[in-house]
Amino acid sequence: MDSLQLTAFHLNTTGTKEKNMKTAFVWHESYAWHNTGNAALIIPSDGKSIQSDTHAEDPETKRRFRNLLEMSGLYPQLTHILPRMATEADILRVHSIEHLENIKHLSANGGGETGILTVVGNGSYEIAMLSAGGLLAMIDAIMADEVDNGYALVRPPGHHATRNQAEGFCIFCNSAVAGRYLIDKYDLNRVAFVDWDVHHGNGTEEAFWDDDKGLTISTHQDRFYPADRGFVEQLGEGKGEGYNINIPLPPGSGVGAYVKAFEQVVIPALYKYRPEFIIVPSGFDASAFDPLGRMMMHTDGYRQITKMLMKAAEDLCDGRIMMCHEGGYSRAYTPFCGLAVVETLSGIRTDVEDPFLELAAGMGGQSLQPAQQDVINQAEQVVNKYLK
Ligand code: 9RB
Ligand code: ZN
Repeated sequence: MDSLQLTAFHLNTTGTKEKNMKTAFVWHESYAWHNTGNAALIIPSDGKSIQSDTHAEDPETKRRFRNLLEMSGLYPQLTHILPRMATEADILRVHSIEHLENIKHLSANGGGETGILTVVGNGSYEIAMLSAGGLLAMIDAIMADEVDNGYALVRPPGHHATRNQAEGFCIFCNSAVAGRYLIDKYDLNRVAFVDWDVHHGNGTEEAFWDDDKGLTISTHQDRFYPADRGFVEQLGEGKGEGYNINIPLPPGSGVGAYVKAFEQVVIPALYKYRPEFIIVPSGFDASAFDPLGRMMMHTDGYRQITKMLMKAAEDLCDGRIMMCHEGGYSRAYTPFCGLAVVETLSGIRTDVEDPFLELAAGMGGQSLQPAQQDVINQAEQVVNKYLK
């Protein structure tokens, strides 16, 4: 390849560096080998009633995200961290031994469906341990000040998995395992979770339900998945009362609603809580092009909310913020959302433009609507009442 072609493929770009951030990235090809089998989007194929296709939670969206980072020229400017497998003790801080043994057994014996709507393939136990462990490896690098922040592009996802079972494509709750690791290994007392996936982060919520050492915040599409969870009134209990903040936005919410929810609820909650570390379960299924979600986020929206979180992290915890990948099912768009977030984290703007941005930004309803403001106001009241 001559240099002309290299330039065409962005490989020579150093980008525009806005800040001198050292950003870590975790990815391993093993993550793509977790086999969710065939389905039609989310409907399992039975060979009779629906044509088989790839399962929505297949490797392609993630591989394409990684590939776009490479094509943009950003990839070599990140600090690549080799994931390690989480230990059983790491997983058992969040999950029951029965759940762990069940996954281990299924994975070693041909796999199958388990828990709620989750497929375990051959070897998925080890891959799920590497997924959770990817976050732990990144935490070690951030806590050792080797890097400032990072994005862990892990799979299988985690935020729906509960203590006793796999759920919603998630085997172990990666974010909660990471939070418990920070609390146990690094003696932290306040870890904040800001879950912007379009689905409710019920697994992370459950893991810190009665514990104020985790502030769990989730923005999600109202009554989507799980349909019976994620209400504003679900506050946590005991010591955890008021330390769970749900912002169930109406379907159709766009950048105006997300930015307002962050300005009015998420960011003030963080300043009150003063976390020592921020973990972001990051799905891009709230994007305008997602086949499952019915929200309208776009890359510029993700840049804005990432910047807001980074500023809070800067002010509150020495910039320590880590994203861990969850959902996002548009093969074409997920990579651009991911690139936008990693560019923002690193302060490097490559010359790749989001070819969908004009289309998404021009859709009706991107501005804040009254019904969205109502939900945001309700969530704000939780922050004002419980967080001092
Ligand atoms: C239900 C079904 C789903 C659908 C989507 C997800 C996405 C998870 C994600 C999980 C489960 C089927 C409710 C099939 O991206 N999380 O971040 N379940 N769908 N049948 N039924 C009754
Ligand atoms: Zn999701």
